[in-house]
Amino acid sequence: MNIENLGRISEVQKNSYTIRYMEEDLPAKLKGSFYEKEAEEFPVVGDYVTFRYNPDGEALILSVCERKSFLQRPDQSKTGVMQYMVSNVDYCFIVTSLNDDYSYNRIARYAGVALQGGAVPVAILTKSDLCANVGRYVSEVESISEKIRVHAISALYDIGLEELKEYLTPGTTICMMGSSGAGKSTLINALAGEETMKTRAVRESDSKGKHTTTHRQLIELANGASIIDTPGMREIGMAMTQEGIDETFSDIIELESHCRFSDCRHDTEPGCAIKEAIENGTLSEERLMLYKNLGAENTRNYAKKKEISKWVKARKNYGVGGY
Ligand SMILES: Nc1nc2c(ncn2[C@@H]2O[C@H](COP(=O)(O)OP(=O)(O)OP(=O)(O)O)[C@@H](O)[C@H]2O)c(=O)[nH]1
Ligand SMILES: [Mg+2]
Repeated sequence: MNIENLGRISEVQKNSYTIRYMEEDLPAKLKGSFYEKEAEEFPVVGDYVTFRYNPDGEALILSVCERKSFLQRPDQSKTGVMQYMVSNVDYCFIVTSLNDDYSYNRIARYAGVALQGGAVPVAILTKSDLCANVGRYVSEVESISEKIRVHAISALYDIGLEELKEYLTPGTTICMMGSSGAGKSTLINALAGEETMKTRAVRESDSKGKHTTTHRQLIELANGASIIDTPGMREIGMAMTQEGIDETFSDIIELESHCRFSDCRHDTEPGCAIKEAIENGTLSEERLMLYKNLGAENTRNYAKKKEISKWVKARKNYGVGGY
């Protein structure tokens, strides 16, 4: 059979892929020509792909369709090399539990990554049943960016889940991101109404999870929405994310445009709109620092990435191995 079909990547493990096609999961492998391509052209979970069906074994992935969104981050060894995570995501659920896991800074980072990749950031504050001052956290997260939506929920006690139904429309894709133990898989099970994903208790001493989910996986719900579960991430670095950072802090960008000097450093210059906003309380110093720090980290990692890709290219040109 030489007919090309259209399916969606639901799982990636080393060199083996799974394609979701007509409510079935088909094992698949890549057409050889992929191995001459750049890393970002390899399929990721969420990609729509054309493939050739094989009734006796693995289907053959022929091409990746154009992505409408693409979430990426620098790899954790801090070499500035990008890791391509998921694609075609409408909403990025930034899952944070309302205990030791909560971090204002981390939510802002995820928001930058989501916006950069073309997805809407939605902060999901889980385990609200364990928290006495949920409202304070909700307003703090709302203050990170006007682009972020915020919901406080408890998957165990069915609190706030009703609010999430608005995201679960047919054809919509949601990606869960956050630390291990934050409750990503538990939330998926609650939304799916069945135990689709394995979950496991966190360590009591520090509320940290045990990396129960080990790979990215796309799950189709009965109503036609899709959810991607991901393994917990320890941290999320910034690289090639400047536009996403600027979008997260779009009010600061807007204020900067009102400074008297276009190259204002918001230091001692007269007519500085940023300083004025801090003085009159419309902008917090903490938030301005976060914006500057994320931008600086992004620039550092970007410079490193450029250096490394130059080196990889040089090696390729001299015919020294691939990567
Ligand atoms: N009290 C309370 N516990 C919850 C809630 N949601 C999840 N948990 C618990 O938190 C623990 C971790 O949940 P998981 O869903 O496995 O966490 P995860 O984010 O998928 O973790 P990884 O797969 O390791 O990334 C489990 O023991 C859950 O029962 C909640 O709303 N309230
Ligand atoms: Mg999990």
